[in-house]
Amino acid sequence: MKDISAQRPGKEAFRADILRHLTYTLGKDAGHASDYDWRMALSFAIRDRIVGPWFASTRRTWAENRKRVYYLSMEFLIGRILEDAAINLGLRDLAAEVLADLGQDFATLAGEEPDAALGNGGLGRLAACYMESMATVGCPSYGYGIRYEHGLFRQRFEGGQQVETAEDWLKTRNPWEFERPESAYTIGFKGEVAEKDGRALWTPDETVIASAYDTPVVGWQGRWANTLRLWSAKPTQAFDLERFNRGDYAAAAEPETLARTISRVLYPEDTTYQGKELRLKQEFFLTSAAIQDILRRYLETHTDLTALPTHVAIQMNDTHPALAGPELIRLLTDAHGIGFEEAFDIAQACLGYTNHTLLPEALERWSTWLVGNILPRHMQIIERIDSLHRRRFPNRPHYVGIVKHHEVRMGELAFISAHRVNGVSALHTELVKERLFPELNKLHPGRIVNETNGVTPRRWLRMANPALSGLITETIGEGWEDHLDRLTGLEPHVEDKGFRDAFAGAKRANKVATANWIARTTGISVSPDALFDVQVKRLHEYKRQLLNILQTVAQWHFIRENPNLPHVPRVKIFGGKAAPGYVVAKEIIHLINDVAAVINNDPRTGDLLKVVYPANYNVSMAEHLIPAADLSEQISTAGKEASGTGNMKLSLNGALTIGTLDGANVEIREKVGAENFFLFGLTADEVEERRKDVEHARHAILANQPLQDVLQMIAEGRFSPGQRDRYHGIVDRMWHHDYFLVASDFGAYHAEQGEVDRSYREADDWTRKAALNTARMGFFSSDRAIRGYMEDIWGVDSAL
Ligand code: BZD
Repeated sequence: MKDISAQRPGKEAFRADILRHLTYTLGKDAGHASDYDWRMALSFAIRDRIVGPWFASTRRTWAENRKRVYYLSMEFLIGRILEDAAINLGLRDLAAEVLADLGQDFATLAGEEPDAALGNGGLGRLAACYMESMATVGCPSYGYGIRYEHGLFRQRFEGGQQVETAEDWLKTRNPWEFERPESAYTIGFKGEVAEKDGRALWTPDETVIASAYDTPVVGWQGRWANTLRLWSAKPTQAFDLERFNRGDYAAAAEPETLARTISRVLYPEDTTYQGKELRLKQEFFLTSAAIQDILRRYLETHTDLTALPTHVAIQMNDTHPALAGPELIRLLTDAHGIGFEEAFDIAQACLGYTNHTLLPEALERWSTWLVGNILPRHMQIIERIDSLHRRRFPNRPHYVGIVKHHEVRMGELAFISAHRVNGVSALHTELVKERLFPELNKLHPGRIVNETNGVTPRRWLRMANPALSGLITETIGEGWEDHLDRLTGLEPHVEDKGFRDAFAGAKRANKVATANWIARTTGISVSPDALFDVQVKRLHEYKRQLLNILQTVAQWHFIRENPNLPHVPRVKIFGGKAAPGYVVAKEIIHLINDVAAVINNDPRTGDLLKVVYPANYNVSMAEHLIPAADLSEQISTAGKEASGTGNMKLSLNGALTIGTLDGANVEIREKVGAENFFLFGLTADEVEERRKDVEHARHAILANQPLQDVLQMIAEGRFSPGQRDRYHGIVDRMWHHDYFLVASDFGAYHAEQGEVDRSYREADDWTRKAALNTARMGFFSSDRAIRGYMEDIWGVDSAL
């Protein structure tokens, strides 16, 4: 391993780099440069330092003829890049110093970078963590995605209700990307399939160009760098000058507009599936561009396509890129003359599929009519894959297959096209085997494997939490950032009161900063002495923000009824967006904001209870909130959250979890110790059992007086003065259609929150538990996860 301090520029050289970019790249003189100009100059100076490791990595991969991993994802939820890249290059403090000399503030400039929000939630953020870890562990790889012009919408609250506006991250220059006009592919849609010389000949009647933009991704200490290649859609037809000259301006621009639509916006639906034509086109656009690029690169140095799996691993991030199988088979057969079965076997040996959900409403299915219309050749190939599979496994039950009831099931397509299928936590993987693909699992034993998710400690601890990171380095030395298991070295220190005080001090400093930030952004004043209780994630019924806010109301009521008891002050912090079309989730947001308005203005409860919901939760907001959290809410209905990754970030930063036995919570609890985790609620099996009682909700409500009181208050319009019936829908669903078992888990949750209060009173003991959480979370580094994929799925060695 090379020491990057040798390559690190001196202060003078770095200062000269920034000033040179200010002058020659931005065309500004230091006396007149704006924050924007300084940020750009700084970003270019940092980017310059990535190029060296990036070229070196690429050259090594070519020279050593290494196997490459291609990570195909419709989403990469990156956030800001500047500080992350600076930290990985060891330039963060130097940059801050140089800027200070120039009269500029690093944090201010870095804070002005827009988030690259090319994703919805966990799935997209996981792809970003994995890109950073693949660079850190030296796994030669490319990420392939779409360069959406508009990322995830911005959220505002109006009268407590979510309002969405378009996000515009490319309005200003993106200093991290390199345009690659020479890397462009034609992507076809629709048209006819004929036969010529014994091969299928597809003649699309719509085409667009996929044009590449490359962003280098540098790993820890700049030891390795990979490429994130995002595709932008451009028209194939030249501008129609004749129409323009006739004065028909709109029509002249039409082909351009149509083509560009494909990479215009990120679909904001995260958990429900919608059979939209544009979405299918986006999925094929990404997939076809990626597969064409992969084959082009392979054929530059190889001739034998049957050896493709020795050199290429392709990972499908959920089913969104599941056309990778059919597209690869199409090119191998129609363009390269390989027989169908052999092409299928080659494709399968290259492909892996990661499943991220069991929710039936999230599983992609496309009507055979739509697929046949948009992708006629792929529809034929899908049917041939289906019949090949039937032929090879004649004993399978008749209902197992890809095409069923005139729909293409993308889960089955991805499963059958891949040599490995993985779940994202131990529990989830078992449920994928037992509930999602029981028959396919029997036919293909050993194909389903587990790769428990992880998060990158560089962004989520080192960068987001400098106070705690500093203490960790002081205590166990450097090197934990890429050997996160070393955090166990903190354990002996947890018994040292001095260490605990320092740990509590770091948390307290983060809470003070967050309290100030909350005051600035929401106008609500909160005390840093209160327990900071955080639930940040997408709004969804299964994640049960509703359970949290109902319990909050119960607690508020309890404090009012018992003013003389000693109560533990709490700040309930919510963050998250609802899909624009998800009416119930939006009602829950409205309710949280309405409850907040009442509670925050109640002089009888005052600082004992506050509810804050800052709008527009995103990666950057997560970086603010997570280090300040005392309590992490991971309260999904058991069996519904595939893994969760926010749960990992919070616990790593010394928050204690209150949670159900769902997703990776199970493994987190095992690692941190049951005594350092607040467990409640039904298990996945008990959930299934409880649903058999059609009156489970009514029984649970009638058995719990606090819950009855809460529902009564909401029904009476206590939180919606002037519109009593605003939440009748929510209350009615609680009684009659409580699919996610909020009522059944309420009692246990409410009681466990009492335990949380009792523990928090024992401040020093709480700190001991928090520190043990940090010390024992090393397993959840995305470096460990990536090494698992390399070994179990990709068959790739580290180049380092
Ligand atoms: O993936 C999430 C799961 O819900 C989490 O439990 C898990 O931790 C993460 C990472 O494995 N799934 C998503 O985030 N899914 C989506 O965002 C999504 C997006 C488009 C379409 C369907 C789902």
